[in-house]
Amino acid sequence: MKLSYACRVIKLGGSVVTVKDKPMSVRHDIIKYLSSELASFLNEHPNVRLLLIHGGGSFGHFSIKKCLSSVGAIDVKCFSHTSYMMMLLNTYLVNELIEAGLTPVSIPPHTIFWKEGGKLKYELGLLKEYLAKGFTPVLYGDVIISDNVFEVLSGDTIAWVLAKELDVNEIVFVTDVDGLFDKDPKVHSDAKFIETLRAEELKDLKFSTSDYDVTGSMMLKLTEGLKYGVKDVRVRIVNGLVKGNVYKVLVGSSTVGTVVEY
Ligand code: IP8
Repeated sequence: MKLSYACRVIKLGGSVVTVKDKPMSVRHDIIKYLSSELASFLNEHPNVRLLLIHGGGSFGHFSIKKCLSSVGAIDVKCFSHTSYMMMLLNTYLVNELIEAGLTPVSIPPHTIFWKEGGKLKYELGLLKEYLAKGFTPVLYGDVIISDNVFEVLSGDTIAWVLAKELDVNEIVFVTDVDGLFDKDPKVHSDAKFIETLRAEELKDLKFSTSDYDVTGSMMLKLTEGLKYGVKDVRVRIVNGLVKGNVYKVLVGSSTVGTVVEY
């Protein structure tokens, strides 16, 4: 469904909104400046809507790791605790967004996404309604019902699904790295920065997976777009730990981050 106004999907990575290896640690300072950058952009572009999604960081991922190591699976207790942890993290972000002057509304993904017969299902009617009324919906990586079990739904997957279903042609992945490199920059000091790339060229790059993150790596994040068959989508990957970067990307500056064309 094509929206009658321009809309951008922004995924704030868990490593940007939290310190990933320190349980329940919110990066308040970063959330604060990101919120004011989003607010500045929206004030200057009142006809554009933003759809925000954040990752699990040291709230969701930590909770899931704990269940997997003690129970070996996501059971009802783990689901309940993880969804609570994600809502908690969500409140910190929503609070800052309100303080910055935005009109966010939280949409817990476990209430609109589920899996049936292994297939991801969703009900996006209300989300579209909130967008149309001028809200900034805020979603996040969450736990969902998957037939007879429970599983994690990554915020990255939500970003792709929303971009495809709402015909959005720009997704901004706000991460803790400057963009794409030909090798994992956290492992190789000689990794070369890539300014632009076509999605078909992704397979030529090599990334390691982080063992802390239960939903995968940068590569998974980007190749998922191919799986969902998105077309004419521009993905921007930007370092949110640098003040000003997200605003620059939103106003179309090509001086920061990597662009991947799908
Ligand atoms: O950080 C994962 O979301 P992501 C959410 O976007 C949970 O992959 C509950 C671990």
